[in-house]
Amino acid sequence: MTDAPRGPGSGSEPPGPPVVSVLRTEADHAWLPPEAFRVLGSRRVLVSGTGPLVDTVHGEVAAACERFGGTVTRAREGTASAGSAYDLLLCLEEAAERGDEGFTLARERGRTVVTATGQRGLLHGLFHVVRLGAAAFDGEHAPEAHRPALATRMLDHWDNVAVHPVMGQVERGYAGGSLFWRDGRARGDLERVRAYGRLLAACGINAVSVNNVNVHEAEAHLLTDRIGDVADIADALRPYGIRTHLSVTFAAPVVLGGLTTADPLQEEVRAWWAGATERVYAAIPDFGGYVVKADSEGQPGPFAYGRSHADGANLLADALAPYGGTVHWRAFVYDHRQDWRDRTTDRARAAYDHFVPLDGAFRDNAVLQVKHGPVDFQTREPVSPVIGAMPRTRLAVEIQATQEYTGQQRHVCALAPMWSQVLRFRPGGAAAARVGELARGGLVAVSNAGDDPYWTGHPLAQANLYAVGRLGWQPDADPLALLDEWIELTFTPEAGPDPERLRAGLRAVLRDSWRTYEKYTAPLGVGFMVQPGHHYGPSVDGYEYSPWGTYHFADRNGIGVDRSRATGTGYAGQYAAPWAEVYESAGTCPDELLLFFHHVPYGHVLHSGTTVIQHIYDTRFEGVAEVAAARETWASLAGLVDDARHARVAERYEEQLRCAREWRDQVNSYFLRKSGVPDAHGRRIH
Ligand code: GCV
Repeated sequence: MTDAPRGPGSGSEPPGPPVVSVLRTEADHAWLPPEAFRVLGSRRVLVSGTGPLVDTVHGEVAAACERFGGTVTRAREGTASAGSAYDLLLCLEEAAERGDEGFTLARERGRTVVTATGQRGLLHGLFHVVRLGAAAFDGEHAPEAHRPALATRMLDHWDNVAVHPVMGQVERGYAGGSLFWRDGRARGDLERVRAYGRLLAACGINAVSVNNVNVHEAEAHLLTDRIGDVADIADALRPYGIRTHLSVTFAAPVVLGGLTTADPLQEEVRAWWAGATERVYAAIPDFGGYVVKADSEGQPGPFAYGRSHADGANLLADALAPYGGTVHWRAFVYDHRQDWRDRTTDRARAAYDHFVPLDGAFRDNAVLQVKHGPVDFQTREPVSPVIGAMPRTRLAVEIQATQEYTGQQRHVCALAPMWSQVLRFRPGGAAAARVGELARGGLVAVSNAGDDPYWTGHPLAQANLYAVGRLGWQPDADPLALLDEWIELTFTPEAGPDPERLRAGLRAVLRDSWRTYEKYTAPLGVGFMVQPGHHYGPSVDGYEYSPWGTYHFADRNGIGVDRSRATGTGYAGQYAAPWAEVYESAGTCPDELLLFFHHVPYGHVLHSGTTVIQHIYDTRFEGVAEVAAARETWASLAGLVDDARHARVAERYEEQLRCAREWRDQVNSYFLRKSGVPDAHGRRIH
């Protein structure tokens, strides 16, 4: 986007039509229902400043005033000191300071004053007022500064342009089709895209990558002859301050350019990327940059030419640098053709082994995008040791909102508590920086949104999308407070007949849902006991003998992967103190990660006092009971939530309960047979 002032504003008249078209979309309003804007009703609002995003702010306020009463005045310039006749002032003070997303909020002389030095800041300030609701108009206070902790808060869409024979339109997508593509073409439903941008801006997201990191032929062409399709999307997202990024194939010079090589050190390759990138910026002047999955799960990369990943990333960084673009280079590089009998190769080690030696070798506009755990978005993993081990590299932390391994948006699994644990983790120990501070390259989430009317398939999965933006803005935010915030905005409980019961019910079904999911699925950090391919539902040995490097090594005596330095793969030694020591010993390793780091006998006693095998049984029974209770709680909210949404969630709870029982029965039967140890409570194990 551009923050440069546009055209003359004139007094109290808006310079163009208010930006309200997004409110006409058929899609669910998610966390921006009209009711959330009631707080602007009966207020006298001044919007001052010029530029396209100021127009957006004005359009939002004008729509709220039209619906709920109130007046909005548009001024070309105006400062907080002007206009005592207003209840709310939204003032752009210095448009010259481009890209500034912060704002200040003050209450003075009975007025609420939002000031920003960049247009995006003004938009964030408006949405902040909406979030605060009536509290934004209470009392008096000095200006408070609000500024995002992480400059980039980005969603990666794993959307295919053409339907992939195995992965479909959206890889790991559980929310219908793509918002951007259908059957090989751009959908062109730009009103929907714009509404998406509006939702994202309101939770703090400021960047979107519009295609799958697995770049097949149709997606590859987005970089060149189909850049116009990407430009249309960028146009639709721009009014909400969202920059558009593109996943590209490292082999583009060969696949698209007809060169014989993609070697990053060859001049012709560098020239090809420079030319292609110049054309991208001609079409999209505020283009964000490239996302690259290289040498990963079959995608091409610099290894083919004997070059390093720094060479690869820097090639694209150099092409983007003249335009202020960034390359997001993924660290998800591992051997996916392993022999399960080879116990020296450990997938968990791979990102660290490949990338940490390259610390300091990446350009300033190259961001290394690291999955939050060392393997692959499991329900429970330790924090990747790469984060904290590359102080001279800009790292982005990648999380997965799409629920590939966490219930595929058929199960309720609110992930903010998990992500918050990651972002609060201190890789260097108690006094050192948190992950949320080390992620100088930003927070990136694989999007869980699609063309489903509720955006996310499961209406309650909207809470995960919302949390991505809010945690990117403030990584140390309380995740439960964020869930409450989402509940207040989305359900506007006060507008219904029994606000407290609605709030309590929603909290009850959401707050611990990640831990509930963990209980009935894979125990103690072991992960990957899922059906191969689609990754839904249980299969204890589904990946046990596969080449993907994801094993639990359960036998008749015990379970878990020995990743200690002393006797295992040495992975525990990739951590700094104190974690290397904590994880090295089964005696000090936290229970929830025990089987990630250690192979232990079934009779091993956990810190909780129970044995591993009994924990396996107990948690599966508890998990099912918790899902059954949540289903009842949800049923009790009928009449407090609109019928269609209530029915959609109720139907998904039936499936969640069925699936949780299946997990319980499969996991428990498997380990009863393997271990021969009966359940201490004599419950029926199928
Ligand atoms: C886009 C996992 C998923 C793949 C995904 C990959 C990645 O392996 O199963 O679908 O590919 O992660 O993050 O690149």
